[in-house]
Amino acid sequence: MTSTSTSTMLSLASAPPTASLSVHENLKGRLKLGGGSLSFNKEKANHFINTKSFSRISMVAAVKVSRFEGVTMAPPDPILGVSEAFKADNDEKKLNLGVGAYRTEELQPYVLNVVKKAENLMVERGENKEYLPIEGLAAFNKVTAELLFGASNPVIKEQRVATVQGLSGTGSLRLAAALIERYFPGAKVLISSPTWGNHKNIFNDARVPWSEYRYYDPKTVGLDFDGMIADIKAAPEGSFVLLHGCAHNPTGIDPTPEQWEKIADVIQEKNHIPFFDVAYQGFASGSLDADAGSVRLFAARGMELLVAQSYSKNLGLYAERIGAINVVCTSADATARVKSQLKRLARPMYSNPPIHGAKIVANVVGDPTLFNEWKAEMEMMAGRIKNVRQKLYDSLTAKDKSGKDWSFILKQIGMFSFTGLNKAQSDNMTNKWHVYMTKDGRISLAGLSLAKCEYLADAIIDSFHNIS
Ligand code: PLA
Repeated sequence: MTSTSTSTMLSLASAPPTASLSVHENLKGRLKLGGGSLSFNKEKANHFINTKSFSRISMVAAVKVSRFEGVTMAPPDPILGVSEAFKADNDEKKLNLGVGAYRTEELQPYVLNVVKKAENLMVERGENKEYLPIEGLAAFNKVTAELLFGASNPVIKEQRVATVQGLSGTGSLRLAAALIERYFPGAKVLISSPTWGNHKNIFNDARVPWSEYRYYDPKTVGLDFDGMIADIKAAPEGSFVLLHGCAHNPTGIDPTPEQWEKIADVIQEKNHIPFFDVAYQGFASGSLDADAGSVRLFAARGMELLVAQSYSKNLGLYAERIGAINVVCTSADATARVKSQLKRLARPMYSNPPIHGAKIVANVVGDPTLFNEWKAEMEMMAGRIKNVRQKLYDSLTAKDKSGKDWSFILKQIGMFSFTGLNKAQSDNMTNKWHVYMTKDGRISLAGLSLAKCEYLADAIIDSFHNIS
């Protein structure tokens, strides 16, 4: 019926004005025969056809109006929209510190050598492009859970981890959100304030209610630990608590191991379920094991938990969309059932995941030689970020005569620095200095070179002191 009315509109719209009279008259006759379709068309037609009455006949003025007239323009994405604006800027001083994507000292994208080696292996072996099972590549799921928990972890030995390959970190979070929506209706997800902007979108789209817990204290430019604990305590029993496993985005501030223990205490006390987002394993400290410490600490307590993983950053596989969702349960039996439901949720969403990135990860993580080479390359990447962090701090301290303490930059870890610049100051960074960054004051140090640190320090000092 809808398609009939659409073609009706199109024929009216393309009819010459003189013809529209007879077309309309004819249609009226035909539409009467259509019964129910008449009232539908009349209602809808108001949006598409201007009708003027002249005595007994009505004249139709054809107007080409879209059926999508009610669709409003979406705002640009606060992170990925920054890259689009950067591309449109022709100034040669421009710097893209928006999205968290690793660049070389020459500010070029970097494909890891181990990735190239793994890809060569795949070509040599003449691997096919058949569909993967819904849960993804078995060899990938095995190594990814082992990388996260450690191969000898009891949760793996006892088959208590349901691992399903996802569309990178984002898709894995989305799948977990769908599981929460289906099996824990009404349960709330607590997210840190601030957090990665897309978390809110993910839970909104999955229709999972969320609220925020305090995390960042602008006064100390550090963790508001007491606020965090109080808010997790105050949440309804059985809530999900979203935690950044390491390298908190956007603040770069992580709890200490002692603080993680206290967070775990409160979560256990309140019967909450921890939900980790691990998008930067290996990027916070340069060590894969150290960066999985928070997740392993919770798992060692026998807690049930969820972990979304991403290989975008640590293996530089951004566009391959490779990651996983892991659900740790108390029994192997529950684990099998949870996995079956994750598959059931994935099938109508995207059917099954892409193979290329999964094979790369399986080849690199599953091969001792490539694995060691990967660790060295990751240390190199994490090391370069630490070097620019230090140089930026040195440049700010040398150039800024106001006595402001910039040492918070050195305390933050991971790809980002949360500068404390407000929206107006961030706008000045972009409009005057061609430094592209998110409006919350976050800069990606992975997109900065040693050579550009002084320029960036000038831009920050100007924006901080001259714009309120
Ligand atoms: N979780 C966190 C905390 C992230 O920062 C990101 C990526 C993801 C998940 C998802 O990454 P993935 O889907 O590629 O695996 N955050 C980036 C990119 C690096 C982005 O916004 O998509 C960022 O600039 O914040």
